[in-house]
Amino acid sequence: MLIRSAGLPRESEVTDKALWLDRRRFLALGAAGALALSGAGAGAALPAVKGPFSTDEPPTPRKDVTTYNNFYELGVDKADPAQLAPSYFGKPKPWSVAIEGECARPGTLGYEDLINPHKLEERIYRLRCVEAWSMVIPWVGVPLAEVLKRFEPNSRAKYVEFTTLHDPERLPGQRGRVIDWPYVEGLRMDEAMHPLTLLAVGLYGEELLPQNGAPIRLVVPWKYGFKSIKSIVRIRFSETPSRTAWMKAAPREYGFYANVNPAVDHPRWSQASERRIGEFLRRKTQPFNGYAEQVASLYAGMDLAVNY
Ligand SMILES: Nc1nc2c(c(=O)[nH]1)N[C@H]1C(S)=C(S)[C@@H](COP(=O)(O)O)O[C@H]1N2
Ligand SMILES: [Mo]
Repeated sequence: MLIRSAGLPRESEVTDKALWLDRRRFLALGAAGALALSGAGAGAALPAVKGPFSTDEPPTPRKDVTTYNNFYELGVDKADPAQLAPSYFGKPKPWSVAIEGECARPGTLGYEDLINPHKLEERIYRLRCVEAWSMVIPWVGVPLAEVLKRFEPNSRAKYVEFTTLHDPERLPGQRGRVIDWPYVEGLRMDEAMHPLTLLAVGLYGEELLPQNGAPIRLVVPWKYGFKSIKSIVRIRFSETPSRTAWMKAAPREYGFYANVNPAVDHPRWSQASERRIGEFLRRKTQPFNGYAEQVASLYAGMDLAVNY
């Protein structure tokens, strides 16, 4: 209603991107504008400042980002998560994340703690799935490093493990056994602390929808999409790397690092190119998904064909 009276076209009359640009303009007007627009999409608006490292490639339409998903807890087809989420996942909040393991101040990270003292940033990152499709997504989040530092990881904290909610009532895919639930992912400490690594709470200026990993998910843009674990309930500092969900499911196909690497094929298909969702021609996949300048030094001296 407010959108119409404000003289903006209805959502159905414009492309997602145009509407999003209007939203951004309105967000710039401050809280009142943000409030007026919160009814326009599915989630509440999240005002964010522009963060570093954004690509200037055009974002994938919001419709694709929110309806073409991998979230096996909500089905294995790309359309399943958006379709099943409303009847199963329920309200993403309240939500909290347990922070455990090798740190001086283990504790709880509430959703509100996460967005409160921090300025939320918008970062437009490429996401590249191991299945050789890709998207460009305007995330809203906070650098993971800023969050982790609050819990004071100690000198034994060499790795960080992340775990998704385990609740077969809300995540009916967990009644099946495609994966040894709950979904677990891991990063080396320097990867977790890297300024590109984002703890995301929103996209396209709004709170995350369940299909995208509401209310808190990881975004590691130089790695294959499966490292960007959704709906996180636990973060644990550890001395050793975790066996991740995909390493357990298919050890020959998925390793711990999973850096985007056009030179190392998946055993069953090439990783040399990718299909950007919404585009017709394939494009060449870039080393580290185009973030080599920022992250290649983390792997100096490592053979990435062995450490895939
Ligand atoms: N818990 C959980 N996290 C997950 C997945 C999943 O099945 N379960 N799929 C991963 C894969 S394979 C990809 S490509 C990305 C997709 O994120 P998107 O649907 O928000 O684009 O989420 C990742 N995070
Ligand atoms: Mo993926």
